[in-house]
Parts: sequence; C-alpha cells; structure tokens
Amino acid sequence: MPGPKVVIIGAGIVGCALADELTGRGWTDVTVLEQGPLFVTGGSSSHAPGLVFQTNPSRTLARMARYTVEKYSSLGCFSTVGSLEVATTPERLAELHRRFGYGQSWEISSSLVDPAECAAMFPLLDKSRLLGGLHVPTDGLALAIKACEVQASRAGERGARFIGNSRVIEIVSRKGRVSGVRTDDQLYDADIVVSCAGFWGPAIGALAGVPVPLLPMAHQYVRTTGVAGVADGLPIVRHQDRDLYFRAHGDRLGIGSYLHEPMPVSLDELPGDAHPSKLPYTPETFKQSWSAAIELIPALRGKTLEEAFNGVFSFTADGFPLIGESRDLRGFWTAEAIWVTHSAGAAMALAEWMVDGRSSLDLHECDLNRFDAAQLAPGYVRKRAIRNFAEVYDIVHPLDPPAVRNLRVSPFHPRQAELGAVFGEAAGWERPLWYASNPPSDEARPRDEWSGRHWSPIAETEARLTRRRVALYDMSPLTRLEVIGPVGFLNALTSSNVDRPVGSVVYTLLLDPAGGVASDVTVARLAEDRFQVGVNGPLDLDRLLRAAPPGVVVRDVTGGTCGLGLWGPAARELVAPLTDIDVSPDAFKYFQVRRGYLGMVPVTMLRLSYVGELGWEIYTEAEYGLRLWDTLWAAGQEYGLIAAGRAAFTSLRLEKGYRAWGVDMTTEDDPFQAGLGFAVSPDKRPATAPDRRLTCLLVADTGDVPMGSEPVYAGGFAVGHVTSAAYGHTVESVIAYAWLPSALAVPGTQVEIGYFDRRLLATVAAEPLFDPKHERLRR
Ligand code: FAD
Ligand code: THG
Repeated sequence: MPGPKVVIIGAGIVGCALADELTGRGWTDVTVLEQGPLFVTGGSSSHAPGLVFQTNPSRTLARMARYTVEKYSSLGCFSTVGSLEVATTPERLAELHRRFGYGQSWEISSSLVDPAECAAMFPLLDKSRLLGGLHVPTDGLALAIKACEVQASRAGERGARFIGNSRVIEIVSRKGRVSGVRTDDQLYDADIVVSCAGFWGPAIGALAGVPVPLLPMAHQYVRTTGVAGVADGLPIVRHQDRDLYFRAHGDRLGIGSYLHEPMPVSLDELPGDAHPSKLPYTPETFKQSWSAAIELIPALRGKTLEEAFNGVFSFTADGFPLIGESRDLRGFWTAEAIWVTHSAGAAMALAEWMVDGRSSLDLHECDLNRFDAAQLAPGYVRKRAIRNFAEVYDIVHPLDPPAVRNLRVSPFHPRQAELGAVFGEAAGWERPLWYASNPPSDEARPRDEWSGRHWSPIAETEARLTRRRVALYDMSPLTRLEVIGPVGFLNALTSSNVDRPVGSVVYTLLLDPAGGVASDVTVARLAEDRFQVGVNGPLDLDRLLRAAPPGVVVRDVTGGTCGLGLWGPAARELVAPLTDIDVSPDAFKYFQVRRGYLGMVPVTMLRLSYVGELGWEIYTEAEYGLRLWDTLWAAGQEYGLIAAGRAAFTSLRLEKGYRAWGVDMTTEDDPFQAGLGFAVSPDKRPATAPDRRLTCLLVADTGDVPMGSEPVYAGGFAVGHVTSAAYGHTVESVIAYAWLPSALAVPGTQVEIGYFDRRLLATVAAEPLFDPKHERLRR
C-alpha cells in the first residue's frame, strides 16, 4: 500500500525533509511541486547560511533541532563546528546560565566558558569585551541545499516525484475536503496537500481559504572579503547583545543581523528573478551592525563586503511554526515558519502525525489551529511578528507585556481597572495578575530579580485572603464549549464515565491514540443532552468538532459569556442570601452544577475550584457581567471579599497539586505518569506502572523561585525538569513540580534545581501539600 496520494507544495528544506519522512514511513505516493528550479529554488533555504543553535526554551523546538542535527549529520549534510554564544553584559551572562539550564533539561550538552576560552575557540574575538560564553559542541552548520538534494533523492528512490518550475495556482476541493492542486499546465489529484511554501504560506493559504498567520520579513546577511584568521571549522557565534551572528565561509566571514528596524515584506514586491527571497541590500540599515561587528571582531576594521542581501523568511505571532491540518479544509496541511534548524525534526513530527494519527513530540505550541479568531487578524499577526523580529535575541521574561494589548477584555474589566488591576495577557485576553488596591503582604519574602519581575507581594495577600476569607477571580478567559447531543459522544471521547445524572460535573481527560494526555476538561451536565465543557483552548474545540457526528452541536461559548470564581471559606455564606439555588452542603455538593439566579442575573454555578477552596465558578452571559460582579461585590463587603489575580491563583493551584495542561503534562505523558490515574476508568484504559512521574518538590528558601523548564539534578546528573513553580504562601515554601524518574519520585529524595548559576536544594514531597483530604472543598 503506497498510502494516500500526497502533494507537497514547495521543495525547500521542509518540503524535501517531509517527502523523505513520509516515504520512509511507507507513504510513497508523494508528488512535490516547486515553482522554482530544483533544488536551488530561490526560496529561503537557498540562501540560509544554515546556522543551527539547538538550545531553546521550548522543549519541542529543542528536540526538533536535535533530530535535525542527528539526521543531517548522518546524511553528510552537517558540519559540527560547535557554537559559541557570547555575553558582553551581566544580564546576558545570567541569560547564558539560563540557556545552559535549558540544554541540561532537554539533553543538549553545553558548557559555560570564560573569556579566555571564548578567545581560544574563536581567536578574532576581542576578549576584553567578553564576560563569558556558552559553548554547545554539537551545534554547527547545516548545508541546506545539500540537505534538500539528499533527502529528495532518498525520497525519489522510494517513489516520490519532484517537479520543478511548476507553480501551484489553485487548490481544488470537494465538500470541504481537498481533492487536488492545479499548476499552470496540469491538474494533480490529491487526498492530502501539504503546504511547505515557507513565507509564501499565506498565498497558498488564500488559494485554499485557510488563514496562514505568518509575516514574511527581511533580515540582513553579508559576507566580507577575506579576513586573516577566518577559516572553515571556526565555531558559529552569536552576539545577542547586538543582535548579530557569525559564521566562516572559507576565509570570509558571514554576518547576519537583527539589529535593523523590522522590514515586513509584501509578496508582490519580491524580485521576479531566480531569487525571490533575496531583496536588494540596504547599506544604510547595516551601518550600526557593522560597527557592532567591528567592536566584537576588530580584525574586520577596514574590510569590505563581498556580498550582501536582505533575505526573506517567516515570522509568527508567538515565534512558533505553523504545523497541522486546517480545520476549514480537511486534507490541507501546513508546515511553515520552520527554520532550517528545526526542519528535519518538524518534518519527522508531522509525518508521524499524518501517518500514525499522532506525533511522539508534543506539538501544541506549533499547531496551526492554536489561535483564537482574534489572533488570526492580519493586524495582530503583523504587530506581534514585528515585535518578535525586534526581540529575537532579546532577554524576554515570560510575563513581559506583549505587543498587542486590550484585544479581549471581560465585562469585569472596568471594575478591575477601578481596583487597580495590573494586567497580564493570555491568548489575547487581559487578565489581572494582582490588584493594587490590595495591600502588599508584610510577610512576603524578598525574591530574586528575575522571578520578582512582574510580581508583587500583593499576590501573597490575595492568596492568604482566599484561604482565610473569600476572593473573586475572573474565569472568563477559560475556554468553554457547549455540547448538545447524546452523552455517548462525550463519553466516547473522554477517559472516564461522564454519563452521570443531570447536575453532575466530571473532571476527565482527552487521550490521544497512544493514551497521551491531549487535554483535561470538566464536563458539566446541564440537561440530559446538554453539556458545558471547560477546556484548555481552541485545540479542544477542534478535537470535539472533528469527532462530532451529524446532529451533535459543539459551540465555543467563551465569547459572549463570562465567569467568576468565588472561592474561600466564606463563599457559601456570601452567596446563600443572593440566590434561589439551594447552596446548602447536601443540596449542592462538590462537583455539581446548578442553574438559577444570583440577584437578577441568570447563572450557571459549578461547584469546583482550581485553587482548592469551597466555592463556585459562576457563569452568565456577557451583558450581565457587571451586574454579577456588583451584586457579589456589594454582598461581599461584610465578609471581607477581595478581587484576586493570576499570581495568587497559580500559587494556590500548586499548593493543591492541580495540573495545568500544556505546562505540567502533554500528549507525551500518560495519565498515570502525570498523577491523573484517578481520572481514568479502568475499562477505558488499564493502569500502567509509570517509569517517570510528575513530582512535587519543596524547594529550600533562598528567595529564588524557578519559573519552569529548569533542570533537576540528582547525583550530579540532570534527571528531569521543572514544569510549574511558585511560592506557596500557605505551605510557606517554594513549590516546584518536576518530571523525575519513578525511582527518584519518592518523598524525602533530595535533588537540586539549576536556576541561573545557582543550585537550589529541593526535596520530593507527598502531594498535595494542601488539604490532602479535600476537607475544605467538600464542606
Ligand atoms: P523555502 O526554502 O522558502 O521553501 C518554500 C518553497 O516553496 C520555495 O522553494 C518556493 O519556491 C516554493 N513555493 C512557494 N509558492 C509556491 C507555489 N505556489 N507553487 C510551487 N512552489 C511554491 N534558519 C536557520 O535555521 N538558521 C539560519 O542560520 C538561518 N539564517 C537565515 C538567513 C537568511 C538570510 C534567511 C533568508 C533565512 C535564514 N534562516 C535560517 C531561515 C530559513 O532559511 C528558513 O526558515 C527555511 O529555509 C525555510 O524553509 P522552507 O522549506 O519552509 O521554505
Ligand atoms: N474550570 C473548569 N474547567 C476547566 C478548568 C477549570 N477545564 C480546563 C482546566 N481548568 C482543567 N483543569 C482542572 C484541574 C483540576 C480540577 C479541575 C480542573 C479539579 N480537580 C480535582 C482533583 O484533582 O482533586 C477534582 C477531581 C475529581 O473530583 O474528579 O478540581 O478551572 N470549569
């Protein structure tokens, strides 16, 4: 069986790698159509200098890069010269320590080196400017054109066809499914079309009616005349403090720059010659970069440029690729905004996904369908992509404010602003981090500079008062789906029995074909055939829509509705006089749902709590939002009600041991490893003994609070990594969740967490740390 008929658009490095990976898995009916000549097509791959730095904060991107290095090395398309990232500021040196940590977490060996060692590896560096460097011996140079040729020839031997000078001008579809593509002179039938068109992605997307949210931008690359001391074999260098990178081309030095103003490119201004991805050089925008290059490498003084151009490639709103099948047109896939660095790994992951129905790599950060509608707006993509260009080498804190603000606000926003909310952003939503109207805690410990950024001791007050009194949390950004149809539909999709009486809520999992955790959701049964499902974002909507048989309705009701979490020991006393719903402990139990009124507001109340306290999530339509807030706020005054933000929320969540999907666990983890076996019915999936476990650590208090992705060491070796961490104000300790081998996931085991240049002592603890018998939730 040759598999389905596949057409790949584009014979750049991604299209060639995908043809190789698909044919290697037995899908041999593959046709690759390329508008340019083979294999110097004129796309980005034809002009990429091919530097591969594997270290990345994202585990997925790091693993794609590792695969790329291993594959291209084995195919003779990689030159393992090693890499050196240099620091000229103390902030950068600290950042290199953090990057060293990512390497430890993702199994990419590296070492921190002093200025003399930097100069020993790359003698032309002015070592008096350096504070240190990060050396990754397995990094190096991918020979991009050769990698295209070698992978294409292997795919060709297995039956793939590569056709150059064939421009796709139409995507043909029938009943919402792709059925072929048309070039100037021919129609090709296809069951599956994969767009590997690089920065032309949006144009191919337009042919298919599929938004492809990337922005082509130009980036300057130059090559000097001969420089004494430059020779092949020198490590590749990054000088992130000045947005530069360097490689040797024989005795010439190649210099790439991100220092200039971002230069978005419109597809109709591309040169009509054989090199559309090569725009004319703009010398004035390179001046600063040239001086910065001379400062680092004084031997460049007086040298001239032999070649220079502005090369075009893709940027996205969040810096991640666009991989997956369109939800609008079945059978139409994309693999775009992928660097040479990630090309083979991304192609491998996508081929697994296409052939096996799932990838061994967690792809949620890269999924084409990860965006909400607002995040697809061309203006949004453009603004965020431009910021990503400018910040490509910057030291970016996870909570730094993004380029686009106030895109989505909940109806509570004016009240939150009146209370001095300090907002963060998530999926386009404004979310309070904490409220300036609450006093800072005088018990709060000082924090290290990094974890103390975008943090306030007010969060501690909010966390403590949630446990002592009662607090309001904005739950509007939580994605909520309405499902109308027989319960069998949801029951078949989930890991436990959701066929419970009307009025029940079930916490359950969506598992992928191999049993990996694709999501964790709450299913509230509002009526016999009507459900409200709390999910983790647009990918879950997609999953349900794909599975829904005719007659089952699945709708995202997040927009147009809103919700508040009212949690704390006083929650029941506060709401009881306001509502016609009987909220007494026997009438409205933990994990039940009721509908009724709160004041004059029609509400759906779910008795559950991600922060581990008595209380409810209270949902209503958006137009009632202010009235809902005001009703609770007025009634809450005598109970000392406060508004509380995301910082307190995360701290309370970790005290209670509740996992966050996408952070703590993904499709790479099974429920038993993730500590979620309780949410799996044995008849749906038998329990297995975990080889590794998501583990709770108590971290010795030094003021350092990890942020996630830090390595965990035992016996001197990296053995796992941190997922989530926060200071737990009730348990009075830093809490970190981490993946560890089962043998180490035993309470009392001592480990260390790598944080910048420090090692933090940590001890495995029994979980949950807070209220292990759920007494507070159930009273
Ligand atoms: P491309 O190589 O652009 O291939 C897409 C192909 O699709 C093209 O050949 C195009 O002709 C074809 N196509 C488009 N439309 C159609 C159509 N309608 N019909 C048929 N065919 C079509 N990455 C790194 O990892 N490291 C680096 O050091 C690095 N440096 C770079 C420096 C420069 C100056 C540039 C420009 C890029 C750099 N990149 C680097 C980025 C990297 O080059 C790209 O991300 C990568 O090459 C993209 O590969 P691709 O196969 O997706 O796209
Ligand atoms: N609220 C609602 N839906 C949601 C979330 C939410 N869906 C997505 C995400 N958040 C799901 N995450 C959790 C995590 C833990 C719990 C609820 C949602 C939880 N767990 C209890 C426990 O682990 O002890 C209950 C388990 C049980 O009784 O089965 O409460 O925040 N609406």
